[in-house]
Amino acid sequence: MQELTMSNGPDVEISRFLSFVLRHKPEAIGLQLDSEGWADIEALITGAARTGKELDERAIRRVVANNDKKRFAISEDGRRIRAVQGHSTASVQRQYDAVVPPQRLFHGTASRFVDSILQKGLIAGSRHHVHLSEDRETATQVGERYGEPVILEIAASAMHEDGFEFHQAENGVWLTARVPVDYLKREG
Ligand code: HQG
Repeated sequence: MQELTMSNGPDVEISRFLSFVLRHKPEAIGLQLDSEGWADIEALITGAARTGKELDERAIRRVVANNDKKRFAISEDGRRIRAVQGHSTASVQRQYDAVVPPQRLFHGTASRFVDSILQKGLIAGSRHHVHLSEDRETATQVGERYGEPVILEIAASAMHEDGFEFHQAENGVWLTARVPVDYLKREG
């Protein structure tokens, strides 16, 4: 029997399911997100049940509260839920405030993407933003998801001075539309 760990427990499965429907494919369970990403919790539970996924409000609240990356938030009135970043669905267009970034930010990627990135810059791909972190550790973990990790350093202050906008999601993830090659440096 497989050992139950932090990375395969039932709450991780719920977190993955929430990421899937709240970031990428709400239509898979007939769920509507507003442009800020909010979904009605009741509708989420009903939609999930329709596709055979049992979810209840307690489990949802537990996952939101304990989530390792604080990926989700519940509205002040307690009735809605959203993913705070990472969206690819066209139904969401979150209006994040523009904020001044720290001097340097980091992006973790896999070694096989580096040549392309150093030619084209960092592009958002299917998501709405390029995702950046303040620390190398997070960047390494992000890069490891796709292969041998490589850390890229982004001259965020210089980008900001040149007119590029930065945003920070509620869970600390930094977001920007793209990073041109001139502001990128491979570490190591
Ligand atoms: C790469 C996770 C070739 C980019 C993480 C990345 C993050 C290029 C991949 C969040 C490229 C996109 C996002 C170019 C970028 N040529 N490859 N020009 N520009 N790429 O998953 O940043 O756990 O959409 O380096 O922690 O890896 O889901 O983005 O490897 O915060 O909450 O294209 O997802 O958070 O992959 O990850 P992704 P990401 P969660």
